[in-house]
Amino acid sequence: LPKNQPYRTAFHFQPPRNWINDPNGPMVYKGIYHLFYQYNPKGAVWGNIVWAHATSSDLVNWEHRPVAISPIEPNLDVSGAWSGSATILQDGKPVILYTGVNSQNQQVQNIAFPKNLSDPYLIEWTKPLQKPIMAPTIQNQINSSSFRDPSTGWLGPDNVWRVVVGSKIRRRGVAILYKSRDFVHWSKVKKPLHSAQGNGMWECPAFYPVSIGSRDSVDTSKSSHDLNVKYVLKVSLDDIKHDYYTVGSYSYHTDTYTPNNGSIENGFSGLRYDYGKFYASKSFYDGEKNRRVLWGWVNESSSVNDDVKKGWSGVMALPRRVWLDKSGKQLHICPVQEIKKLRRDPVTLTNHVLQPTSLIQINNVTAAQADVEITFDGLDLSKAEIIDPSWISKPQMLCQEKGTSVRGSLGPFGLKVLASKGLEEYTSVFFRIFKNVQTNQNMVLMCSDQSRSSLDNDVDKSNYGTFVDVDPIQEKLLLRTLIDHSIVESFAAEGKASIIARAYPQLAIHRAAYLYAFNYGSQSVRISKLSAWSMKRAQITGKL
Ligand code: DQQ
Repeated sequence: LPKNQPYRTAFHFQPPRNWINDPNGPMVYKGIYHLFYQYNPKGAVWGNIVWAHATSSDLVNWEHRPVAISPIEPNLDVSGAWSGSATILQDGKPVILYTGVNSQNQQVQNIAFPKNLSDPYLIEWTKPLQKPIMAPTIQNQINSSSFRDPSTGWLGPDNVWRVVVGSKIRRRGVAILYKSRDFVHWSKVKKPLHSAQGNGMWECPAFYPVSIGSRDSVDTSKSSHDLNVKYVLKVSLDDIKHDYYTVGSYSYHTDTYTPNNGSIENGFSGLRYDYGKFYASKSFYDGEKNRRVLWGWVNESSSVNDDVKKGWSGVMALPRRVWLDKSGKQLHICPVQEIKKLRRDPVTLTNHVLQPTSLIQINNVTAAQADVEITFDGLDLSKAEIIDPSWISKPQMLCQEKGTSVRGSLGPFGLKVLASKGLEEYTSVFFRIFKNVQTNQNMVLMCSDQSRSSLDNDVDKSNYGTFVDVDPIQEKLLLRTLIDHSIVESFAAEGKASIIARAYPQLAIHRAAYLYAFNYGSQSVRISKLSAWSMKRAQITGKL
């Protein structure tokens, strides 16, 4: 790698060099966490895809392991070992289902087993079956170039395993359902688990239960029929590269999934795991801590040329815990608590009123490698700007139009991170509060503004944004932003919304990066508490 590497991360997972994309087959086995991922051993662009592997005992510090699945079998995967998932079978044995591209360039689903179950690191994987377990045929009419990414299996009360595989039929996105009693012999169910017109290809579909009224998670490898759950269907939309989900109900008898409300048919205009750069995610049930943990891939916003020059591309977002909000309508998605182990030297500020048009510097923090939590209150909500109804469905455009420098009434207020001394560069994460006169309710907009993130004009500096379902009359506004050199990962209202963004500052690097809190609204806002921590580097060791 070239010497000068200001954009490599300190506590977000990445391999020493080269291209990565989707997280694959995450699981915990004998107390060890496993992360596999799509990896090009030969360069910083997509291609030659293998399953790389890393293990951890805490989801923070990682050890690289040898490549777990290599594309070598003509009938199975010679042209690529693409995405897939791990399932822990009832006897505790893990298996992997993954997509292989065979010698005829068809996408097929294959199965891999650990060679040595007494090895908690599961270093070696074998493919004893000489043929795929699911394949496109003339009879099943599956399109061989749109058939990929098998999900983790879930076991029904009837002791039958189910998985979904992503596909499309013309413009209709489809989650094809397969069933099996032994996890080796699979039959396709005629009716897909779900589909939606106009979505295009569904990549990396996922389907799992979430508990009602509890953060605890549900073991999908146990054949109980828990009634106190709802079900999440997630799909990664290939056309627009975002992970969308719906919450709904599911019947094991008919294998039908019914989204709560909102019509999935009109495309997934609704909920996203993250409103920034977060794609092809995968989650797993963590029996060690009785939670669901989610991994997602964060692509670069720089040019391919720059990726090749720096010798790498792609990072994993922090592992995040997922649970159902008490409303039952959406998820909370927050970094797993273990990340806090890296915090040191807290700096705090309490009860500080940010006057209109103010900027305060937060000192004594390593601002290029930090974790910041801030709670706002003291808002005079009678001063909220009336929202133009045409903006209600376009939060990202609203963040694009009303960036940091556009003054409002209640907001923008928030953080400027990865800022240069003279503010030539900064990325800002902020709120704006509106009033919707139709519903007589406040609307909280969260933005991540990259427009000034770098003096380099050869990077994508789009802004991201979403409305956050909080009522500022009832609740304080919470913002947490984790900064890691080229990553700005933000969470509002305990993970009711998140935005992960990339930034490539040329001045605001290492010790020349600064951190500020600001309020550019015409009304004051109070920081009831701000805590900022310098973050230690995670230990990422071993060789691929
Ligand atoms: N990436 C994999 C595919 C998947 C896509 C190939 C999603 O299996 O559909 O690297 O990013």
